[in-house]
Amino acid sequence: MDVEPAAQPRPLLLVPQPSPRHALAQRVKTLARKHGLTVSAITSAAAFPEVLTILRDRIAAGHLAGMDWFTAERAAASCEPRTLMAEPRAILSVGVAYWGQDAGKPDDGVPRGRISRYARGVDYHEVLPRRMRALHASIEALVGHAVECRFLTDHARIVDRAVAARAGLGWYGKNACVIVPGHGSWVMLGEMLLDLDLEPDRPLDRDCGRCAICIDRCPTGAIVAPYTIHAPACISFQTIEQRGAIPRELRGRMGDWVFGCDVCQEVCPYTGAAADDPDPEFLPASVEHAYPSLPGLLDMSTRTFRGRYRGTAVMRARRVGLARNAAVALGNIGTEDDAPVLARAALGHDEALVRGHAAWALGRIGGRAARQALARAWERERDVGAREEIEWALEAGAR
Ligand code: B12
Ligand code: SF4
Ligand code: SF4
Repeated sequence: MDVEPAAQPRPLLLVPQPSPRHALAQRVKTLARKHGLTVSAITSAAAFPEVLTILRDRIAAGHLAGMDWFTAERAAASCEPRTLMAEPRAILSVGVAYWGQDAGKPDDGVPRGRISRYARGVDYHEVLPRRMRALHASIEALVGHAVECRFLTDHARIVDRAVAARAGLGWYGKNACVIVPGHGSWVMLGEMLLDLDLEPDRPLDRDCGRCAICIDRCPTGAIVAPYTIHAPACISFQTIEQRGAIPRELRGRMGDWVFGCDVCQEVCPYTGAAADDPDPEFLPASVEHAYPSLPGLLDMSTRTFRGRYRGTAVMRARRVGLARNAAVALGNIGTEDDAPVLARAALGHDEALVRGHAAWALGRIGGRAARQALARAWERERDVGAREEIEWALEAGAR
């Protein structure tokens, strides 16, 4: 008689169950995507002592000169999340991606400048907080109770890139930008400090390897060492934050940038792998929001400036800053044909800062019309700074 073999006991398989804080973290990140936050990752609310050391060194070395708000005290506060909320339990680092192919400058015969991509559409200071607030409401609905939260983006009280790097949202490139897998560095960052127990993500174990393209290609040499930007030499600083004259030795290297600069990101190999899927709110409403006419910027009234750029980050440069930048850009890419526009600005702009930079541009372009305009401006100008620019242009420039 055959005897059935006894059934073997089945091995007990232990499938790890996600902890409640892990499961909640996943659901929060899924909700973030639904609210238009392309990427998100979580880190603890612990302090950032190693970042504080970096910030102090950079301030001491003068790399942040010109941004008077960037004091050692502010730096210390920005590395301690507990100065923002009594008991934060997690930080949700969020980002909106904005890379996309564009048609480039139109071939319409108009000399045009260039606005950096992040500033072409709706101001990210408006977009990110709006989406974070909506996400916060959804999180409260999910957990069924109120959750204390603090929203931040581009705020002097936290270092956005440091949070993103520690959360593993991305990793630091040598251009100091946080590179996000699948999106390159084309991601604007924000944070939500939350009184909610969420499992932190891990930092990414990535770096640039031997690449140094951004360092070599920065037009002004502002990336003075890997991960180190000398802000006073950065075109982004000069076109956005600088309120006075742009140092003459930099002007000729600024190309056609009139607001910000994207060079160290455009040349990065990770840009080639970035998703061509810009957030619709970051797209320009018109060509003037991406490649503005330089004569147009030089002649622009306050009313036109506000009407066109209200609600975009470009407002930060103010009308006078944008006109000054346009003069420099026209000096770089213009020809003798542009002398009449520059002459009008050098002789008649209501801001001496713009008259002076237009004189510089005339000096750079050279030619008979430029020299005549400079001579007339010299007779008429009373502002000391603008006169000094005319003098330089007559001597060193338009010969
Ligand atoms: C001040 C400021 C500027 C200044 C100074 C730039 C700078 N690099 O500091 C100026 C006006 C020049 C500027 C320009 C730009 N900015 Co800006 N800026 C800021 C701001 C307000 C503070 C940055 C800061 O703390 N700087 C202090 C210095 C020391 O930090 P850092 O240069 O970033 O250096 C970090 C790394 O290099 C790293 N690090 C240092 N040493 C080492 C060593 C190793 C081995 C490693 C791995 C890392 C590492 O640690 C540092 C601290 O995080 C932040 C918003 C915020 N509140 O955080 C936005 C911010 C950094 N800017 C941003 C952007 C988009 C720009 C521009 C691209 C805009 C443009 N198109 O013109 C350029 C890029 C210039 C550049 N290559 O950095 C984004 C960056 C997004 C991203 N994915 O990285 C931010 C985060 C704004 C935002 N909320 O999205 N900016
Ligand atoms: S933003 Fe432009 S000027 Fe500034 S570091 Fe990058 S490439 Fe250089
Ligand atoms: S260009 Fe090269 S060195 Fe610079 S951030 Fe990109 S990968 Fe890093």
